[in-house]
Amino acid sequence: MIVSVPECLFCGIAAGDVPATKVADGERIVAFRDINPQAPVHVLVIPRDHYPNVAALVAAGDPGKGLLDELIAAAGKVAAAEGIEDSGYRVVFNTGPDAGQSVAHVHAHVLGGRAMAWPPG
Ligand code: DGP
Repeated sequence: MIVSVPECLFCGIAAGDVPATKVADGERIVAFRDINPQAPVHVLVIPRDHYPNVAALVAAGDPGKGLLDELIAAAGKVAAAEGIEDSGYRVVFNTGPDAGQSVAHVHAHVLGGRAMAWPPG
């Protein structure tokens, strides 16, 4: 685990050096609105600590595992706060090139507020 990577965009957002519309700002977790929303609710939930993707977070063992639990719990809290808990939502970890991961700092997309298709594009 690397606490912060200077050139990482999401490390910059977590540190407050890069502006973002934050909806949660916790000790280990930060959540903010996606700059290019794909649904009426589109929030990114990240740990402050830098891991390139969710697989790296899991591979780190503890404290990674505890952090993953916190990420998922935070995603649920975001959904509740955004009023999409009952209508439903997706929590997505894009991981690697085929999934379209474009920022190499683990992030959970929380998407909701409209009906979504399956399979994803
Ligand atoms: P992914 O493609 O899964 O790596 O998702 C990265 C997301 O990050 C993408 O949906 C757009 C979002 N994003 C990229 N740059 C910024 C930024 O500067 N601010 C915010 N709020 N979101 C960003």
